[in-house]
Amino acid sequence: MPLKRREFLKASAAAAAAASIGVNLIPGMENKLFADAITWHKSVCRFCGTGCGVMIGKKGDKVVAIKGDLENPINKGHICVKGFFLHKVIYARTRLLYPMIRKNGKFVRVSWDEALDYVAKRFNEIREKYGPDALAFYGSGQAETEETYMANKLFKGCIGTNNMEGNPRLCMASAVGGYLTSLGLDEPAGTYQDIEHAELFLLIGSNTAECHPIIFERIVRHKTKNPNVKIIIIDPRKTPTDQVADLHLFPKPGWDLAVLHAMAYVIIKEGYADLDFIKKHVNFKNNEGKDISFEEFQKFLEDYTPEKAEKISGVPASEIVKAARMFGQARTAMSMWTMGINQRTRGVWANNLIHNLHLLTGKIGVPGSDPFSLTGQPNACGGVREGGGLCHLLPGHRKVTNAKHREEVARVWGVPVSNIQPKPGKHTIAMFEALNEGKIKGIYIMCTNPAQSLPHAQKFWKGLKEQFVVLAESFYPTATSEYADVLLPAAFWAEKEGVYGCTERRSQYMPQVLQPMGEARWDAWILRDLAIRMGFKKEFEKYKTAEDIWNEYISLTKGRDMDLSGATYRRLKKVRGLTWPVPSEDHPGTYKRYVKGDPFFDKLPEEKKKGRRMYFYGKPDGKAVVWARPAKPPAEPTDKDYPFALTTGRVLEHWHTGTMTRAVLELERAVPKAYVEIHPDDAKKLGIANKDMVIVETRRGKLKIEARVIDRPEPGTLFIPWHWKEWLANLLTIDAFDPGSKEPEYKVAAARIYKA
Ligand SMILES: Nc1nc2c(c(=O)[nH]1)N[C@H]1C(S)=C(S)[C@@H](COP(=O)(O)OP(=O)(O)OC[C@H]3O[C@@H](n4cnc5c(=O)[nH]c(N)nc54)[C@H](O)[C@@H]3O)O[C@H]1N2
Ligand SMILES: Nc1nc2c(c(=O)[nH]1)N[C@H]1C(S)=C(S)[C@@H](COP(=O)(O)OP(=O)(O)OC[C@H]3O[C@@H](n4cnc5c(=O)[nH]c(N)nc54)[C@H](O)[C@@H]3O)O[C@H]1N2
Ligand code: SF4
Ligand SMILES: [Mo]
Repeated sequence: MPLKRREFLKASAAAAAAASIGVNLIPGMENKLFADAITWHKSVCRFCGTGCGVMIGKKGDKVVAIKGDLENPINKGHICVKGFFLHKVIYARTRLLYPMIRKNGKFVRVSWDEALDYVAKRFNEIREKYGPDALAFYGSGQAETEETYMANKLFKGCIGTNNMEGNPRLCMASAVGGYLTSLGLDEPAGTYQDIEHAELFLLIGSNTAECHPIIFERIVRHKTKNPNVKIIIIDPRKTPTDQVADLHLFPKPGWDLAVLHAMAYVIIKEGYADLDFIKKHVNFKNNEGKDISFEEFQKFLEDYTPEKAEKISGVPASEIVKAARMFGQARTAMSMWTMGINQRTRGVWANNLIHNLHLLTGKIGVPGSDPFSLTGQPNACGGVREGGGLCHLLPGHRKVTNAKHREEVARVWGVPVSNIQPKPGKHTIAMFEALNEGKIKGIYIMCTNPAQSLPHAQKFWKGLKEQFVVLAESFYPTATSEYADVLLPAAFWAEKEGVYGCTERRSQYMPQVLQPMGEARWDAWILRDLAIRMGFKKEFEKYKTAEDIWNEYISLTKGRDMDLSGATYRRLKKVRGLTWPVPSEDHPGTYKRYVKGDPFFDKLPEEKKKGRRMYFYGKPDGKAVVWARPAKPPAEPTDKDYPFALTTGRVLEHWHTGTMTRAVLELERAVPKAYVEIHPDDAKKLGIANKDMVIVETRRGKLKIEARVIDRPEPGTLFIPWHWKEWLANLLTIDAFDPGSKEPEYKVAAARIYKA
């Protein structure tokens, strides 16, 4: 009864979000729960960027139960279905248990010594023959901070290449670009505490109910208690998030920049702008970065009156006006957005325009008001954005292009500063293109599954097939293992300790409660051993514990905007995480940045802060920027041959490429296969009935898939969830990317659909 279960989950908005407070036991354990001692261990869910606290129930040498952590301030005991089944993922039959090397086309089990010696030898040969830039690392926002730190040191500091990337490029890069250009520094100013103070929520390009269920649940609970709280959604599709919406605007995929401009136009025209805040805290800039006046900005917005925006986006002008008034009139407002905004060729600009609304109305820096980007993965913020796991970054929000930053990092790493190259390496798409071209000849892939998750995936299989691919994975087989030359079994969640940093700047500690399955080993130790075998003994031998790595990392954050130097393991083991900046061991962590109470604001000289309630200290004059960005369309607009806009995304029960959630029977049964959502009007025109097999085709590929005729996407829009390698949505997506953030446009491709 697969669908029944899903219907049950969807029965109410809150139930769709939370599997409720309860304990999930391995079947057969129910009656034994209280009879025999179960020990409970405080940890963090390994799935989404919400960062829920979980309690791991252990009996003997097995994890037998999971429950939400009642004391965790994020989720107060609630967890969603994915968290609820985490312990079952550990025991999946598909765990990768031994190192394997491909010999004559077949994987053969080998010892760790043989596997690592082989990788070290091949990597060194490539490095000697073709130089360090013929090697690359591709990591993950699901890796722990300690793991990414080790990879960063090995690749950027020792091998000497900045070809080090991770899947947050596919996910958060546009949000980073937005924060940097609008507010001056990466990551949100506010925290989840703002939710309970907000009067209005603007959820744009975010299916919060399915993708950040516990954040959604907090919003729903707050709205239920306070009926004056309003929710606006901007999304080309109805989703379970809609169940609590007061207003839903449906732009055509890729065309919503005009809607945001039109909202700004109405906000200013109708007097909702906070002129005093603007005067003290805001600069206006045109698209080239030149200063313009407020009047010139208003002039720019004349091109985006609600009527003009209606023509561009398809959203009725009257609804844009309504949304703008709701935003303007609310005392406080929080915007939340995810991939509907970031995964766009104008993702950074779309981010800027959301920040614009908050800066124009002064709805920032007070409880309940914040432009608050939702992070996808559990440690994209912690390990990759803060830890510097991309090709232009170094740990502690540092940049490879900055000589002082290189020196600071090289000193702590104990490597010559000349090892760290001053130029950014190849961003993700360029990296996989370089594999195709044979310019990169060896790659180490950790905790990610690019053969399935890259846009226009089939284009990149060539390079994966031809070059030397080392894959550190916890499961087998995966789409990427088909192309790997060496498989290294990685210890999974609960089999290793480490830190995750979630959406709200909160770093949380996870303990090791289990011995790894089979011969699996911690990713950080695999990297350490590989480094030593490659000849970097002096640099890596010194790390004896996870805490050694963490301590070195937080020493590098001292004095940086994301100061974590006070977040020692000793402290993190006791508390439910700390929100940075946390500059000393007695500092409680920071609720809001750029305002009183933020240690960096507090220590600014008085004359700088005079008459101001915020100081954006990442900008030279402490002022944030309202950007006049043109409302450019997507890379591949629809046309007569490909009349549909195809968008891809997620469902509640599954995680990305499905390697974990599809291994849990309950989750797999709930949504057992992919489908394409099509509006009933479109289906009727094309003679497509519910459950018919159809072909969805773009300029890059074709996919045979079941139709789901449903009033969810607007007419003209199609939606495919991308969790299944058997129905690979990424055969269809486009690898065009944002020129600023280099994040691909997964959310819009021109498509046609017909009966199979
Ligand atoms: N259940 C579940 N939860 C997850 C994940 C998961 O795999 N499964 N993954 C996590 C990760 S890494 C991420 S990044 C997040 C993603 O979280 P979300 O971004 O919320 O999820 P998506 O389904 O990718 O896309 C969200 C919405 O963007 C809309 N959209 C498409 N095009 C446009 C557009 O042009 N404009 C606007 N305004 N909206 C548009 C889609 O209709 C869709 O409803 O979820 C995290 N949480
Ligand atoms: N069409 C389409 N494609 C998309 C997106 C979309 O919206 N539409 N979204 C993009 C986004 S936002 C993201 S974040 C990416 C995600 O894309 P991926 O990162 O490729 O997807 P995951 O399935 O999360 O891959 C994580 C892998 O790590 C393995 N793993 C789990 N735990 C461990 C561990 O402890 N150690 C190691 N070494 N391995 C482990 C898992 O088995 C899995 O194979 O996909 C992108 N691709
Ligand atoms: S909301 Fe996210 S972090 Fe919380 S239990 Fe669900 S998947 Fe885990
Ligand atoms: Mo993501």
